Amino acid sequence: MRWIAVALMSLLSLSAHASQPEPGAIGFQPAATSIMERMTNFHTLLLVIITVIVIVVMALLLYVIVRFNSKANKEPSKFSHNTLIEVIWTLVPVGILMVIAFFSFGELYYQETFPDVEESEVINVKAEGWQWNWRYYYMDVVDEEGYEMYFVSNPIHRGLEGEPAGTPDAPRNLAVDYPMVVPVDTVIRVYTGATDVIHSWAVPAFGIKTDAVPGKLNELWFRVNETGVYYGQCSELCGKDHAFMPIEIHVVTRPEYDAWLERAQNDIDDARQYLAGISETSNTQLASAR
Ligand SMILES: [Cu+2]
Repeated sequence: MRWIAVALMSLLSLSAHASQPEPGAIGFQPAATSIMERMTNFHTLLLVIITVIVIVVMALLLYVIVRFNSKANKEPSKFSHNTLIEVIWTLVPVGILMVIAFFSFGELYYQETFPDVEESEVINVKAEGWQWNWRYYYMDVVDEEGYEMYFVSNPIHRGLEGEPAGTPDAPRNLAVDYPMVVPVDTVIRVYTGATDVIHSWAVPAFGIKTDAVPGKLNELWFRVNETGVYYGQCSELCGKDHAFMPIEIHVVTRPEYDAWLERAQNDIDDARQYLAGISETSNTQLASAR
């Protein structure tokens, strides 16, 4: 079972290397973190289990329809109890549910357990939801007055007439002016919070979705395997512009991250120019046209 799941998984991941929704796509976005890889494998396992159940139930139904219809079976039997069959149809579903629960709890514990790494190697970012944008606080970067470095991340599109259409470089309703930037292969701890109503910070390729609740800090972690640009969206209905508070994350190499951070502390526009220079996808032109 496990082997089939892994084989299916690798077949699926060959098809596309997108980190955003694609028209006509089936299934999840390709996994960019170990959390999402495991989640995708679990999903594939569930797919195998429900496929087997559907086939067995359909086969039983067909057998009954053909074998025991009123023409084929003129004298129906009158029995109403069969202990053996009742034990089977109770224990088999219980067994299936226990298998699902076993793997499901494994995934939950994996996501909820912070990796065993040196605290000095962890990058802490707070994602704060506002009606209607995200603000990113780089909590390890504090100025002389004690303020954390932060910037506001606004969408480029607002779904209105006359707005620039989406492009491959700046997909519609996903691209932002100042994206979040993190280094590859590094544990990132994200605290989510909100100032007004409940939002939710979600990035499908990372396998992450955590509510951002006013007056409460939630915590999540991820470690991205590959550099690239990844997109997510607010995933808790938060008001009229809920659809227009996307999440854009640039995952870059460590030296690139350090160079970006150096610039971002002084001038976020300078940092964005630098980012546009190193990223395959650049939204600088669209962003400055706003
Ligand atoms: Cu929201």
